[in-house]
Amino acid sequence: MPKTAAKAKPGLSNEQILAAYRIMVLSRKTEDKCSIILRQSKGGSFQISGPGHEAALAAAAMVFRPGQDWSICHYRDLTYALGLGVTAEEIFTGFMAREGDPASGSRQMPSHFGHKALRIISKSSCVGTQFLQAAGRGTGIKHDKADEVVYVSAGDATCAEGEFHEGLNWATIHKTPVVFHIEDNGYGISTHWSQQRAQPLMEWVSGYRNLARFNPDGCDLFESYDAFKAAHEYARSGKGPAIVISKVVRLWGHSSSDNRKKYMTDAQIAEESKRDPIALLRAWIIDNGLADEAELVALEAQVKNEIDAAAERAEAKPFPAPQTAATHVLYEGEDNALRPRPGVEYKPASLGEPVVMIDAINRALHEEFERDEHLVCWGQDVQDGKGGVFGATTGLSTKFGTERVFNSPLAEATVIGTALGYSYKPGRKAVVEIQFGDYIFPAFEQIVNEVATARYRSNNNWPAPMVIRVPVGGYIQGAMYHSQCIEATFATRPGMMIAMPSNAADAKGLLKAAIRGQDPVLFMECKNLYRQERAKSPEPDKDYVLPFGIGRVVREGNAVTVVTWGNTVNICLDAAMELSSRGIEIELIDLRTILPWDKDLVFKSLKKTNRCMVVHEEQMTMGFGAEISARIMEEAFDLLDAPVKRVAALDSFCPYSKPLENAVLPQASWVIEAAKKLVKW
Ligand SMILES: Cc1ncc(C[n+]2csc(CCOP(=O)(O)OP(=O)(O)O)c2C)c(N)n1
Repeated sequence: MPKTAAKAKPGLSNEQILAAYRIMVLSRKTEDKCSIILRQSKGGSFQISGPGHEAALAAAAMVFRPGQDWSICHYRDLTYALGLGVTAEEIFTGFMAREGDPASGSRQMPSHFGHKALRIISKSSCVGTQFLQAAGRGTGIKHDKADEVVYVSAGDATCAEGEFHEGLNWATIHKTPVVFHIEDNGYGISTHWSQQRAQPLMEWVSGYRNLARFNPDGCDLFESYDAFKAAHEYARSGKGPAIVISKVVRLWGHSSSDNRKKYMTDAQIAEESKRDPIALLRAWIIDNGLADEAELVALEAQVKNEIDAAAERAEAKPFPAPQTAATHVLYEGEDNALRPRPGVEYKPASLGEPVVMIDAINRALHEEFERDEHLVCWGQDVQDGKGGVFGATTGLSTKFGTERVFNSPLAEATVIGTALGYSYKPGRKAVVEIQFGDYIFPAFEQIVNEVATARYRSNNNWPAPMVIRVPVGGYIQGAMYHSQCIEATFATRPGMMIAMPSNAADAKGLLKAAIRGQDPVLFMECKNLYRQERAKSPEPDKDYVLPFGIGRVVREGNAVTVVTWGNTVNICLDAAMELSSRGIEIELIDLRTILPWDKDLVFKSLKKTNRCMVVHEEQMTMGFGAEISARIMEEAFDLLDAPVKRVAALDSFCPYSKPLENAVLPQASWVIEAAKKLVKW
């Protein structure tokens, strides 16, 4: 065994060193046991493991404080998780996909660590998203003025994801207490690091001001411990984040589906084996007289017995009941401002002067920020003097301070990822702005794979209700990139609620429900309606909260039920007046929210009209009208005297020139023609 004593400067007691060795052995033997269980087909189908990373992770676990500091872990962080206090039985429970897995309730693959009591935040499978969430959690810690630090880890290839740099950017701008841990084993599955970036990681991150950088030999417990201790202290001091780039080896394949021999030579594999951190520490312990061979053999045997017993206990647990497969997609409690209570009629207690929609939104934000000191807002240009490109956030930063309301970098994934990290703490909520719906797509992954899945993937342990306000829609000569409607694109994914109000009063009440509610919300604001006279309404009082899923009958009729929302409400109203003059009375329903949508109200109306038309601004193909139409066919076919008709934008992009725009977006004349045909059916 190589002697490492000369190199190491422990700074740790003998007990601590032996405890670290024990955790590393526990981790390795847990992996060994998992490999056996996998071959025995006892419930799991996949293994991704961390042999070679143990020393760096055991060192980190000695520094971070369980239940006080926060962690978002790489899938190779078993040693770290065990070191913080996750038990081997809990690991096996998840590995065999049994009931009681604290990470995800066996909803995610193994090694997606999560533990509420230990503050290990649920991690999705998407590599790179965690950096922004950690940076945002760091912002939360600063707001709370708490003595807490965030640990966030990933492999080195993951640093090629833009979110790595976005996370560092945010953390260094705001000097948030985050320790980034990069476990540099030189490979991303089979791709060598030289195909990921042109220079070593330490050089690559050298341009960030306020960032403390450490580059220990991650196979050496002592070097790693010194690095994490210094990084943790630096982050706690308020000077900024730190990064620890641990040089480690990946002693096994990327996962149970990978064979290193496909892309590494036998010589390379043998060379890496020489750096096995457990063998190195074991030799050091013996060389330095902390324990002899016989004592270590006894310790290892004891760990193995513990593991076998833990695995047996886990195996005895039942699999999760199939009836629970779709629970915790959304909040299931009664106390949710987003959900209507049976029998309650939602009306403002009093009404003020008429306001335009943008002012109603602005007032809702002011009132809610007054009411809850833990609300925060960021986005591009949201801070005063600008107060948002449309003015929705005007006055907020002046009134509530730039600690709570401030400009974000021009990076949409940053806006959402950091907001999610902030909102992971119960009682903390970010109400952020994406400047235009057309530019929400850099944040698509953070929204659909992270925000929307948080509750489900953690089995209800890490919900993160937050609000994303986003101006959408056309009719303003906004052309292709300032006109898009995006509600159906997002409605294909569960885990969020979606609003799209058509007037000021609804916007105010719905936004308040979104802010006070328990689920993440995409709040879509038609910018065409922001200052439109027709979208004005008397302003509801500050306690008016309008839950989602309650449609509004805008106009009663008996000939055709017309279902719509957002910009097309007024277009349908124009059509309704024209049709009325020809003796056709349509019943116009404004859904207000599309997730959930008020099916009961639509079906009730259909009982009267027996004909239905859905009108929306988004394109026809796979627009939300397709969903409504399909539901009606499936559940209310016997109410229909004619097929459900859809009126929607052409399957095109929205062009700039007015005659072209008019030819693409739904017009009142289209609704009139469709209604005339429907009544003749
Ligand atoms: C966004 C995303 N892209 C691709 C994948 C598939 N994938 C999972 S792990 C991985 C390699 C990651 O390599 P690295 O960051 O170096 O970590 P290591 O596995 O070496 O510890 C890839 C490509 C993923 N999970 N997420």
